Amino acid sequence: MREIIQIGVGQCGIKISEKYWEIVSNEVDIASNGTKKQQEDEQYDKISLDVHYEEVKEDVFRARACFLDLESHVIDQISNGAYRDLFSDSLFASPIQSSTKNIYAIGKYSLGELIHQEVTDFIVHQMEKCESIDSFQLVHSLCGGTGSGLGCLILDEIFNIQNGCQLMVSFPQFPRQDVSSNLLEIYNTVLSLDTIIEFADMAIPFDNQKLISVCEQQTCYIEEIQFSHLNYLVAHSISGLSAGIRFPGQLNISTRKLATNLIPFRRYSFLLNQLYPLSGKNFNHASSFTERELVDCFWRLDNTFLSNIEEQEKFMTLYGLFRGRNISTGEVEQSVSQLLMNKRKNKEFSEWIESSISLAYCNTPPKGAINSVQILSNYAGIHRVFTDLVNKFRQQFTRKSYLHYYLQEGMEEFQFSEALSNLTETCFEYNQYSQDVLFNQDDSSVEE
Ligand SMILES: Nc1nc2c(ncn2[C@@H]2O[C@H](COP(=O)(O)OP(=O)(O)OP(=O)(O)O)[C@@H](O)[C@H]2O)c(=O)[nH]1
Ligand SMILES: [Mg+2]
Repeated sequence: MREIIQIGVGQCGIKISEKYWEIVSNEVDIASNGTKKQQEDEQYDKISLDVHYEEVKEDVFRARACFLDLESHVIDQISNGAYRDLFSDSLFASPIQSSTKNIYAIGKYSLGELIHQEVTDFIVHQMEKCESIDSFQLVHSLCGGTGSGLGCLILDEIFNIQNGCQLMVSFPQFPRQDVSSNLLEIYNTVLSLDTIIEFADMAIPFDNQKLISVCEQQTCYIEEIQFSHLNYLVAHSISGLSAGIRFPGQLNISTRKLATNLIPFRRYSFLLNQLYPLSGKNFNHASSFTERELVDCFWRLDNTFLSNIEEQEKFMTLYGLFRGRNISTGEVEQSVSQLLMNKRKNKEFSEWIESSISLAYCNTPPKGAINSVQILSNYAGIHRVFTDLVNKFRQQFTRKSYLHYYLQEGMEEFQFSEALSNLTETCFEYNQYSQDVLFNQDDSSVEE
């Protein structure tokens, strides 16, 4: 058994997580009240339901989920919603109903302190009911005060209770490039990234601006794009990550193996996610792709969920999960090695990793698709996103604007300097490795 425990923090985190449970429950035919639907298909018996659910009595399941917020209205919506039985006991709202006023420090320290013990106890209890945990997933926005501050407090706690032995995957929402939702979002994001770099083994960021643009290009019949459409995209991708351990396939891969293959250096833990074709109610791509067409998607960056990612930078590592009943692994592997050869010639791939692409196959396609490929890549071009955050943070921090909101909650100025230097170091490393500087230096020292 390999279990995943998912934690949604703050409004954005909770809403995406809720959508996630709707998608995975639909995929494995668990009804909204947690009961198993009658299944004739013998393939169904091969699905590992325990990845996401605990069987509380015969054919009745509870999600391995946790939702927490400092305000109760989003939690109340879930506890009154269709999936309330699936999530019973997993909902936490602060005993004091107060806003974080978008301030990370309130989520992490003042108000977060009031709720974190209860949540930690719940998570420890969840862990005790698991046989062999695959990973923890944390879904949270870094822009407001709760997803960032409380999200990082929980990340820190989970790391400490299991001494960093379990895999922690963060799905953080980054600020938009075009408009700000609040003026503190850059501080909140950089302070959160300090914890994510330290304690998360893998992070797959997204931002609303890019999600909207993907929706505009890929959806049909949507009059007005809403959060629910964006949440579907993120939740759909998160669900793909666990397809390899939920459904039968020729080559299944755990999240731990995936992280080991994709992350060559500690700080290189930020991955881009792409999914082709996008399928589901609003996405009009139910046609089948050939193996070659699926492999060609490896180098497209149009469906990534993060803005400010430009082409022409180096790929470090890639992972492709192919989903569908009749995918020929031979054809996929031939196309991949051909393309890899060409890319190496053009120096679009890092030269110092010999075998930089890992592949996995799952027989069950996402609902509404005939086949699909989900790609995770460690792409050097992500340094632009971090450089932009560092520059914006510096502009505010040198003038010390808005700092008093954080200091009056007990934070100290050195925490800001440390967070800044941690992110600057990450930018530096991404730049350094992507240009193969280290490789060349080592090379020359050998020659000497
Ligand atoms: N994609 C998506 N973004 C959302 C959703 N709800 C809010 N956001 C965005 O997420 C960012 C942070 O907002 P919230 O999630 O409400 O913040 P929070 O984590 O609850 O923190 P507070 O400031 O304490 O409310 C803002 O930029 C919102 O625009 C959602 O359902 N989906
Ligand atoms: Mg909120």
